Amino acid sequence: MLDGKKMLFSGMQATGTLTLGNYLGALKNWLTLSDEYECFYCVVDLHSITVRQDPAELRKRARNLLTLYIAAGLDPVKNCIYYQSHVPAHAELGWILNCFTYVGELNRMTQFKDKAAKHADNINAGLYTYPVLMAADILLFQSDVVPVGIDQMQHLELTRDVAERFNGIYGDVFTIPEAYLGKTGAKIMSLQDPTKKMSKSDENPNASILLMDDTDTIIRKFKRAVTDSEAQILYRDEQPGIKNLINVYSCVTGKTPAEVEREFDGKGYGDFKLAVGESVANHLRPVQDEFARLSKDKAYIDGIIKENAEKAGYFANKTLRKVQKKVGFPERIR
Ligand code: ATP
Ligand code: LTN
Repeated sequence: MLDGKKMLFSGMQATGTLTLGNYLGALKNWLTLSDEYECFYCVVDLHSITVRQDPAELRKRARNLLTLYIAAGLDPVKNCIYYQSHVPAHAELGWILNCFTYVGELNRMTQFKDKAAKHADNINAGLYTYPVLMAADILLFQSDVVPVGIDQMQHLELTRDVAERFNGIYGDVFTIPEAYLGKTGAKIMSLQDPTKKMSKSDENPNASILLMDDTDTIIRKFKRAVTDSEAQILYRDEQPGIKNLINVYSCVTGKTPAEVEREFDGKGYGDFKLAVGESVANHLRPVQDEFARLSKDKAYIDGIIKENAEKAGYFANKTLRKVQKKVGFPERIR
């Protein structure tokens, strides 16, 4: 709690260009929470190097991601927006929590299995202990809620288990966090294979809408979206492609799936896909314009980076010191 507000933490990796899935599943939900909670939104660059990165590219992407948080509407005065690598407490608590996490637990993590299969030439220890660092991120801020997409639920369960284990040994040190899942955007599927999630690392460029795609590209990608031959716009599991498009349209227009079904009753897939494409493009345009404007204002963004790293460091260190004391590290001599 801070000033009577509950704590919220979330983060994204700067591993690629954000997709509509990241935006609707995560970023857009963050906006609605920022009044109610004391929010920490992190660019998790320590997590990013669990797969090999080009250093210049990583630096650029991390800055773009931080700028995009603000461009999407997160006020950097109300929300603490910062780089994970600027707050060493993340790595320090990560180490301690490694010693409270079982190998058997990490072996069950499906994201590790997926990523290990994708990067068979670089299955490093960081990739394996990635969820422990994520637990440290969350627990450092005594977070009450963590808004994420459904794919991160397993990591959040692990975080809760580790926190409960630690509290069981040392007393009430960590707040036990809850996941916050958005209603419709929790899982946006690939436009080329609606049984797979839309992912920034998908090799097929038509599978994902990128946040920086221009209107023509967005409309073209939606036109090519894989659907079915049922010729009816219904929100049901038997039509995963159409269901996904209805979800997307619901998220950007605020209409319920039932309202969308009614709006397109008797219309063809062509008309529907065009409407989805146009509404997504219109929705993203202000974010894109604001991103372009902010990107030119180096001094402003630098100021936010500096101030927020200090603020995040202050909170994180409070928890870290407490943990260090609990586990038995010697007191500092000042
Ligand atoms: P990668 O494809 O490289 O694994 P990613 O696209 O899954 O990356 P992350 O940085 O791992 O992106 O995720 C950032 C946030 O976006 C997380 O909260 C995640 O749950 C959410 N998210 C990612 N993809 C989707 C999706 N298709 N639908 C809804 N939410 C998503
Ligand atoms: N693992 C998450 C990114 C992430 C995160 C976090 C999300 C790292 N630390 C803490 C919420 C809270 C991902 O891959 N999307």
